[in-house]
Amino acid sequence: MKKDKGDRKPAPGDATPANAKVQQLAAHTTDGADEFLTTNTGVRVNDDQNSLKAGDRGPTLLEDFIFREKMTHFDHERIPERIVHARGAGAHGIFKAYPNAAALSRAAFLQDPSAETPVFVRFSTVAGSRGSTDLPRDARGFAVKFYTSEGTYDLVGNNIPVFFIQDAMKFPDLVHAVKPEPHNEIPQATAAHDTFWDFISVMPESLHMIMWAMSDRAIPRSLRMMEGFGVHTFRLIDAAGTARFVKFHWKPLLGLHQVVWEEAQVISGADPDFHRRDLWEAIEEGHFPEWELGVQVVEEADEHAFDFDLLDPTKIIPEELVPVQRIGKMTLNRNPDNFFAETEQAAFHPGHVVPGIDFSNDPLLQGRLFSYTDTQLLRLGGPNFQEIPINRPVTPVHNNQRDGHMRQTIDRGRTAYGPNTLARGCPMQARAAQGGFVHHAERIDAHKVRARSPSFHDHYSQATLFFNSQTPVEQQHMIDALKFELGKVETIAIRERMLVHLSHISESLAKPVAEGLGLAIPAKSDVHLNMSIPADTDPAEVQPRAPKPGKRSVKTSPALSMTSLPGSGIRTRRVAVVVADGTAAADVERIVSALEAEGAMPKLVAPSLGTLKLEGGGERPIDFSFLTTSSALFDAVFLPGGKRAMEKLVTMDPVFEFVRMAYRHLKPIGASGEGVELLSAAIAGLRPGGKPASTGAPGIITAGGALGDDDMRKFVGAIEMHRFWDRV
Ligand code: HDE
Repeated sequence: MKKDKGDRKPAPGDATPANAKVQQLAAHTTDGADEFLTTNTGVRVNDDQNSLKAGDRGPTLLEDFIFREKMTHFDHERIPERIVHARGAGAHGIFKAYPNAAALSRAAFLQDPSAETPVFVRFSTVAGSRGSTDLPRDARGFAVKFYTSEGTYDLVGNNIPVFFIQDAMKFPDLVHAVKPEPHNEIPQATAAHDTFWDFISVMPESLHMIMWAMSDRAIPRSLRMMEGFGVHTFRLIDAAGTARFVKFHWKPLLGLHQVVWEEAQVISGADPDFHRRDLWEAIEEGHFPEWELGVQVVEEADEHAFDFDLLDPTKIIPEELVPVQRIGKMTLNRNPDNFFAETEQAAFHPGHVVPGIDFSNDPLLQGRLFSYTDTQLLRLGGPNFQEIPINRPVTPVHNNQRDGHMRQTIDRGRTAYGPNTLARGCPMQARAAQGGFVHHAERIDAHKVRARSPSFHDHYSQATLFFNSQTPVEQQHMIDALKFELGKVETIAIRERMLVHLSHISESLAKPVAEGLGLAIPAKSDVHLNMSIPADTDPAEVQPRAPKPGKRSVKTSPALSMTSLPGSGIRTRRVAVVVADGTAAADVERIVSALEAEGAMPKLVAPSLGTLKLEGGGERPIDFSFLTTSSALFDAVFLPGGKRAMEKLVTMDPVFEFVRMAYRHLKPIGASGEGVELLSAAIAGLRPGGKPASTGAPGIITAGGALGDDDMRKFVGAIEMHRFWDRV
């Protein structure tokens, strides 16, 4: 009889041939420590490849506690994804205050400019599921957890400074409208469908945010190249106890950059992890992204000085009225070790504040203060989610809360109540002077009502302000975005209602969108425009009001254009160098070394992977083939010289498409020697925006012969410009 395999196993953890081989391979591919595999009870596992069977062809035995433990854990590996902001990417870093911060708030982490406060940041899209693409048209979450010496402070913001709704009561409706439609779970990660625009078309308070969402802010080039905003008005409390209203901003030091819409769509196929990968790679390569924390400060006495209500989250304070003071800098310098343990389990909450930071009565913020704990109870499985390492404060935690699912802390002693004498009164309340949190003592004298302040009724002025403050190119992108989004809406009445709203914002916005939709703009009176009113309210009472005279306002705000924050230099920009065997060694050396010296990331793209043999000697590893990448994944393209290479590349369709796409996406393109011929051949016949393509177009840098220093400087300058909007 054949001997049962169970009888012939080596001793647990022995340096068996199988173990030795795996360790040898792993040495090249992982950084796993040399540790034995164990069960969760710490028992070393001898065979992780086979379940326990009655004979090697027999049934599996229930006795196999190793298999059962492994499979049970696996079966429970998924937790509910976030209802919104499900797709995210995180990073660790530090925050350092500037000297001017201390005067504004007594928060400990804002006092000492030499102190480093650890932070964890999670960026996210809003509507899509966890596995959706990084580049839908959407707002981006920008949530920062500061692990301060006085407890955890979370600034849970977005990359858009206003929100769709004014009252938290409407949030479930908004989210139900934007998420995939419930009968068929279509479409994923996009607002371009009937239920979303149906809701928006009768909720004019959303229109200002719609303007931002239709702008290029909603298709960022990188998470590292977008602004962040706290959205609501908060309060800062200084050492003397004086409260001031404040709006928070994050200003990216790499500048503000976007992709173009076609590119966003290509990227979603070519690399749906584009933003996540970009953040990860930048940090791995030591290009640490940085943002300055900015604040707009308004004295309480000026609460009513503006032509909008500071408590209305659908309004910005134009930077021209209240400049942004920069009070600190955040640097993201470490990738998470484990996505699930850190990024997925991170639990942010706008109610996590520390002494020196307080709330305003913004009704959206007030509602958020309830929702975020509630959501973690379900998502993270119970009330002890603050004990998960990523959520744990760096300060000690002492209180009388006990037990619950997954309790980690082993509380000692008899007392779990206060006041007590048996534990000498511990844990004790802290006086304000000892760091105890004291709420800002705002005077409230009011009727208990379900109502919205009339000061929240103007839904159009700031939508108009936003549109009017964009450059013509940015306005055109908004028009195109609306044509696309509303073009996906099937119900004509919804499109028509939106056209009426757009005509309230600006005729120069509404007209081209109407043309694109093949519709006339209906007469304003024909359309029911605002259904977001209580049952007993007369619609006349909630008509948009004209801004009040004598209040502070602006007609345009240049700070709203993305061009207001270009950043400088070309650090971390990805440049595709198109090569084949026979590409000129001198050109490649020059382009790669010049770009690397500027902190950019040149990558060689060739017909196939492997090693590139250069004309003039030398070899280089190839980074991508035309099959494994796309020019949509790069910021610029360079075509070096080399006769033999050109003869091959000029016969290849994927090469042409690579170059043509970069041209259409208005990217800098450089070419030298025979590369110029390849460029001419590739772009021949293109007419983006009706203009025939040419090697003399803006952002195209060519050098007839070998590449000189001057050519390189021009190419670097072009990459710094990022896009050449005047090419079309
Ligand atoms: Fe959120 N939001 N939100 N939100 N939000 C969540 O909390 C909610 C709002 C924002 O990376 C949820 O842990 C309500 C504004 C970010 O983990 C949930 C309202 C802003 C993130 C929730 C708002 C945000 C969330 C889902 C209206 C910008 C991701 C999972 C009253 C200032 C944080 C979770 C992360 C996540 C509720 C409106 C930003 C359900 C009820 C306005 C960046 O609790």
